[in-house]
Amino acid sequence: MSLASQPRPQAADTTQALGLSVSELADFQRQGYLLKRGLYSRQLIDQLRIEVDNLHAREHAQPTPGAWTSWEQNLPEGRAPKIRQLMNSEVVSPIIDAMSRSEEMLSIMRQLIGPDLYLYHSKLMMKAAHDGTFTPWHQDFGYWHFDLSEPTQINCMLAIDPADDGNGAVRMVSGSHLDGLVTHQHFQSDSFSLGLAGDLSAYPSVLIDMEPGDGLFFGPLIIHGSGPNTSDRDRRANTFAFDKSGNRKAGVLDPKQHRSGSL
Ligand SMILES: O=C(O)CCC(=O)C(=O)O
Repeated sequence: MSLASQPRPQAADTTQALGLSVSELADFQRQGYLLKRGLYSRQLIDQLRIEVDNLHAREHAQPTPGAWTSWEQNLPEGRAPKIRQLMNSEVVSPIIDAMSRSEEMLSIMRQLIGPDLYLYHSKLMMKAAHDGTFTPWHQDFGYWHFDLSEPTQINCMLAIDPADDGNGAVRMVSGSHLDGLVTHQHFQSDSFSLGLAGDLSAYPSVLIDMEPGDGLFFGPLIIHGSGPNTSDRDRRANTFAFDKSGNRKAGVLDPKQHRSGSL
C-alpha cells in the first residue's frame, strides 16, 4: 500500500469513546498527566509502524524536506546512524499528520486547552534499541517559554512500540506542575539542550508503561524525563504538542498548523 493511500484515522479506528471523562479530567488536573489507553487502534499503529520503519537509513540517505532531525551522538564505531528525534514528523508520515487532525486527538485537546487550537509541533522520538539515549528531567515550558506567552500547551505522547523500564519509557513526577516553572540548565546536546540536574533517582517518579496506541497527555509544567534504551527493542513514540491560538510571542502562525476553531 502506498503512503498516500493509507487510511486516515477516524472515530471508527478508536477503541473507546472520544474525549476524557470527568474523572479522567480530575486525574489530569491532580497529576499533571493522564494516560489514555487505546487512543488509536492497534491496526492503525501497525500501519504507522510501516511508515516509520527504516526511517534512520531513509532520512540519512535523503532527508525529507521540512523535517528537522537530530542524531544520536557518540555511537560505537561502525554503528549505523540513529535518529534521536525528528521534528515536524507530520511531513514524514501521513498517518501522523492525520492523527493531528483527528477527533480522537482534538476532542481531548479542546477539553484541556479550548476551542482554538494549532499544532505547535509534532516530533518522532525514535529511541532506538541499544542506542537510544536518556532524556534529562525537564518541563516542556522550560523550552517553550522563549516563544510562547502562557503555559497553556498540552503534549500527547503516542506509543508506537511497547514502552517499559528496559527500553526507556517516560517517567512523570506526579503533581510537579503545581510548583510552576523551574530554572533549567544548559546541556551539551543537539536535541535536549536544557534540563534539570540529577539522574533518574533525583525525583520520585511514575514510570509510564505504554502499549502501542496509548496516548499520554501532559501539561507544559510537569517535570518528566526518561532513561536510555538498553534493550534490543525500539521504543518509538510521537509527541503532538498543541497550543491555543494567539499565544505566540512573535511571528505569524503558518495556517498549515491550524487544527480547530479560529486561527
Ligand atoms: O522520548 C522521551 O522519552 C521523552 C520525550 C520528552 O520528554 C519530550 O518530548 O518532551
